[in-house]
Amino acid sequence: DGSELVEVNNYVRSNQVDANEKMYGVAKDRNLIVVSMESLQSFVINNDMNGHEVTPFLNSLTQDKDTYYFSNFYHQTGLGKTSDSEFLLENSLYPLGGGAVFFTHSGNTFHSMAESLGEEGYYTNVLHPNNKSFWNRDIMYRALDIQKYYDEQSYVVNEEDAVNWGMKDIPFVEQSVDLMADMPQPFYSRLITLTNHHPFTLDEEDKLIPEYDSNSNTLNRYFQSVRYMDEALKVFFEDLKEKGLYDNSIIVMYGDHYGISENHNKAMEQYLEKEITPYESAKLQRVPLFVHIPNSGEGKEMTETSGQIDLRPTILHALGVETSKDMQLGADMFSEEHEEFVVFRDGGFVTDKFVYAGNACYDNATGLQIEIDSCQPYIDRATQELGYSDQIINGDLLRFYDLKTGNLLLDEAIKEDK
Ligand code: GP9
Ligand code: MN
Repeated sequence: DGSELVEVNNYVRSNQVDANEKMYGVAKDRNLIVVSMESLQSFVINNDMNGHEVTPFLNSLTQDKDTYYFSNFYHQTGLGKTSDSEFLLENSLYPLGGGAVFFTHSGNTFHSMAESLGEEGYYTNVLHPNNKSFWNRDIMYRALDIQKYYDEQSYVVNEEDAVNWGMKDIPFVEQSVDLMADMPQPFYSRLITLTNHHPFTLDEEDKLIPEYDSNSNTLNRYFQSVRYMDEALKVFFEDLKEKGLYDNSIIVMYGDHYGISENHNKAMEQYLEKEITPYESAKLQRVPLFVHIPNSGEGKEMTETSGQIDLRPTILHALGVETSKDMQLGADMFSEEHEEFVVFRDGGFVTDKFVYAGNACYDNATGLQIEIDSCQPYIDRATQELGYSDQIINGDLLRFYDLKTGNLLLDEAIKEDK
């Protein structure tokens, strides 16, 4: 009867944080380019594998004057994997605990980032060379107000351009930049890479470093496959510059979810040279996030604990788009008031002080297990927050929310109930 919405709304309003004054509008009127980096985890960044640099291009960005590199940024996906990360990004809500929300709730009303940017005059689109119905994207993208989906049919995929799941990342980014060069500006383009996907197989000529030497062939190939994706991202930046799209854009790149599951812990222990406790497993859910703003000059490493749910308000504020009326559960990562509290879909979480994983509480700095009392207040809040998100999705509550005014349409909710 709408009472749920009142409670959720109160929670969202009370957790709203102000934008960082210096960052608000820093990329106003620029194109927004978001890259979802398939299966990329943070442990490979600024790390090597038997003496080989795994991500030379991304490593250079961590030192770049125009890049904010977030080193304590976490994925928050569930069974919907890539599609869950897209959901988090577009809606600043949690995915569902059961199945993929892209399949189960594509008929809902949402107020996505694409919708907001569309209203600001942006041409909104996704580029991904796969079958359009994979993850139900063709249907869900309509609910998310994404104006155009450049699926595999928008690409020319020669035999030598495909491996593993489909089109290779290098020809993908090359053809994508060609497509982007013809788009009306400003545009919001979201690219989803594909090559670095389990089982991480490559053609010989794309193997730029050797395999690793553990008992897990998956992990062994992972480094090689990540190295290829890193090369593709380098090509992407070069092509954007060549086509004159670089200077007037903001480029946000994030890892979508883990690539190496807990089934490979033995091999991971060999590589990381430490035991993988539930605490370590939680910390391995970090994925890299780069916010690259050409010619801004103030880039640095950001150690703020944050997650994919925070992407939308962070990006919109950088573009100078207000989010104070948005029904969102994330917050601007650049804000002084951003809270260091990342909730995982399974109820685990990380704060700057604590990690809660496998029903145990750990000191975030030392990894030592501590009494559960320290975590308890956050355990309760994590449950509450996931619950509110689930209520919004399961009750399709955004039908009853007027984004323009921030008003709850309670009369309609009551009518609906009868
Ligand atoms: C498929 C790609 C991979 O189009 O996004 O999806 P995943 O299996 O990683 O969820
Ligand atoms: Mn994925």
